[in-house]
Amino acid sequence: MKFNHHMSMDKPVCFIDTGSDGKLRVQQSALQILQQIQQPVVVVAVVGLYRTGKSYLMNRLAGKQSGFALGSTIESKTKGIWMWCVSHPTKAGTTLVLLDTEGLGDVDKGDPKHDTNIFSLAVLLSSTLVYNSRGTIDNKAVMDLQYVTELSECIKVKSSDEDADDSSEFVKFFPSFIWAVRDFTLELKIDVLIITITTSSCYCAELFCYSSFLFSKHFISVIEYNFPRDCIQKFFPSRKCFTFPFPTAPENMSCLESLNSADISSEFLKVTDHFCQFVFHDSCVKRLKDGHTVTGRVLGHLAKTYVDTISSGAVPCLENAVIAMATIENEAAVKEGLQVYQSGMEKLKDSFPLELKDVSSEHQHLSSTATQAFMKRSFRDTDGKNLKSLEVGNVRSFRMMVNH
Ligand SMILES: Nc1nc2c(ncn2[C@@H]2O[C@H](COP(=O)(O)OP(=O)(O)O)[C@@H](O)[C@H]2O)c(=O)[nH]1
Ligand SMILES: [Mg+2]
Repeated sequence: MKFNHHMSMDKPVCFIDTGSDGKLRVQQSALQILQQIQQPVVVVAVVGLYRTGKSYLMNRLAGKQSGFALGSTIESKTKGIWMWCVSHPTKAGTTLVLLDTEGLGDVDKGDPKHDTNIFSLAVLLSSTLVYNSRGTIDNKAVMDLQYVTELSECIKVKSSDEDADDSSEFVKFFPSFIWAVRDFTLELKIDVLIITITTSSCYCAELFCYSSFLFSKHFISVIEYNFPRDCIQKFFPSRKCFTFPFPTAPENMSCLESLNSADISSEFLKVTDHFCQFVFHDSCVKRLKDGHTVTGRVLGHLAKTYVDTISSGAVPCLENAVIAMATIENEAAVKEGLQVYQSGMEKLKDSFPLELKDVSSEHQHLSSTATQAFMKRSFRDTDGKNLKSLEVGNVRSFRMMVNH
């Protein structure tokens, strides 16, 4: 697939799946696509049970009728995580990366930790996490969010204090959270969640999770009952809820992809449009823990780092990821700087013979251009080690040339 940084992929590709050894792996072809994206990325990931309309909703975000495969059988079509990079519809110079995950709770998955891993990766890689469920937000829907409660064991913020629970810091680095409720019919139950309506529309609300509910009959389960709510509240910096009505008549539901908008409920289209506008407007560019902007290229490295960590049985760590990204980017920045210097010097050769002072002055000039190229890409080169190595490289190239 041909792709460059200002072009959109015409269809999604598999990003992360399970290899024959049963371990998660990142697809090389997806990495190659990301490698070419120098723009900052806004990453929107969707999670939730299978067959709840996740892929359909992601296609709407891509502005397309079809793309991510919709599941027509009980087994989810999407294995692992699929990726679709499109140019951001409203933020110029930004790429929108849509991540569609396989349905949680699917049968026959083998590894019991599989769903948790997919959920963690969606949290780690996205700047906006969409949790999709069908029906009402009842206790079951909240309990299906068990994956949220497991996050404190699945993600570390700091590399030190291996055993310490640092989930109190999640909120600073986690994606914003949107709960998409599909086929919504009943009123939200007040004993489950308190929803504060902050907009004039009735289908978009601020999610405020109620955590002091007392489960009178089964007192023992109070903590268990409140736990997922507490976690949503505690981990995610912003929480929104969208309630979608039925999209169309039941007999049309399975061919939603091929329906004309005239056959889709106008209310559904309105909510969908509102949802998309909200995501486009409110989703931030993905950042690393230290605030460094994630480009497509860095997102690829980030995915590889997290997937390798999970596959090795270790817990992914936000701080370690910053260090890993800085190492990769700084090495690449040195190479880029050297390239600038060397190609400039090559050009200078055409005008040889030159006086040494002219060559020296060109060396000065190219060195500073090379440094600028380096600085553009490098980050966290705190001790200046990488910049030094660029300078040493430039001088070496210079000497080689003068001696010839
Ligand atoms: N009832 C209902 N069906 C939907 C909705 N959105 C999509 N579908 C249909 O549900 C099936 C599964 O959709 P899909 O997006 O593949 O679900 P996923 O497994 O969560 O990704 C498809 O036949 C869709 O046409 C919705 O809002 N309500
Ligand atoms: Mg799907």
